Formats: sequence, structure tokens, C-alpha cells
Amino acid sequence: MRIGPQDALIIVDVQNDFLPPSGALAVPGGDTILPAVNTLTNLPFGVRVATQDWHPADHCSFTAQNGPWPDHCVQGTEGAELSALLRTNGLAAIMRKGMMQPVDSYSAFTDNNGQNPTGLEGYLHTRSIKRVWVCGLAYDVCVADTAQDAARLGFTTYVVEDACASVKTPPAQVAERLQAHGVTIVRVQDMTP
Ligand code: VGL
Ligand code: ZN
Repeated sequence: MRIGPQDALIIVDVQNDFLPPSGALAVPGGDTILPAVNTLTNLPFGVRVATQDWHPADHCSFTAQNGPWPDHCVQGTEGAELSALLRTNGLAAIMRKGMMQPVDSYSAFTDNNGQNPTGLEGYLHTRSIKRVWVCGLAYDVCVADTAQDAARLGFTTYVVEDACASVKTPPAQVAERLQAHGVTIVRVQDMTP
């Protein structure tokens, strides 16, 4: 598959708090995907964007608020920064999400109740993007929801599975769910000439 001007790369939440060994919500094997993600950034995408989970300190997803996750990616902290190992030079935009205290946002496109679009859809349309390629962390949470939304919004959608790592669901199970929504699962080697 040849990548060109109508292809967008979405790099999801490659942030210190999601990376072993010291991240607050470290995704097992999350650090091992960085070379694959960096390889993808070198391909001739029309648009490359990253997302950044960016929570207020009292966010509803945190255990102190009876949410499912430990404190992570608090706005302005080191843990919320994109990994220093991620190649960011080619990124056109960094889309922050999960900023509103009462609602979480796994997808790069909207929050978890399907309200409050981030504007990424319009941005990609304005840039004539037809196909979206998603990678990053965590495969079973924010990558999956981003890919599912991209497909629902009419983009031809791919997940690059060896450039993703899951927090708990086995990758094969995530792939099955995504394929049922029209997402195609590929590997980095399928995209490099
Ligand atoms: C994520 C859990 C909580 C993710 C974000 O980036 O997949 N997971 N917040
Ligand atoms: Zn989060």
C-alpha cells in the first residue's frame, strides 16, 4: 500500500505516563513500539498528527473520582509530555483530548458520550484526507476508539498493529472488534516499499 497526500497518520497518546518503566499508567510493551512509530513518521503522509491525553488534576477518569484509571497525563506534568523518543518534527498538529473534567475522551474525534467533536474530522477533510492510519497507545482503548470513529466518519481506516500496544485486551481480540467496524489491520512492513 503506497502512502501519499490523501493519507493521514494519527499517533495516539505516545506520552510518558503510558510508557514503561516509569509511566503512571504504563502500557505493557509500550516502549517497544517506538521504532515502528518513528518508521511510520518517515512515510510520505499528507498529514501527521499526534494526540495528547490532557486531563485536569481532578479528572473523572481517576480512581479518586471513582474512575477506572490511576492519575495520568495531568495537564502540564512531565507524564503528560509526548515521549522524547517520538519523532515529532513532521507533526502538523497535536490534538489534546480529555480536557473536560466530567467526561473522558478516548477517541481523537469526540468524547466518550459522542458529543463535543475535537475538530479533527474537519481538519482532515479540509486537508483532503481520504485514508487514516492509526498507531500508538493504548491499542485497546484510545487507538481502538479513534480507529472506530474514523471508520464511522467515512475515512478508509487502518490500524498498524505492530505500532500499537494494549493495556489489557489481547491484540487479536481488539483486531476482531475493529474489523467488525470496517477497520483493516496492517503491519509496518505492508506500508514500506
Ligand atoms: C488511555 C486510559 C486512559 C489511552 C487514556 O491513551 O489509551 N487509556 N486514558
Ligand atoms: Zn486518560
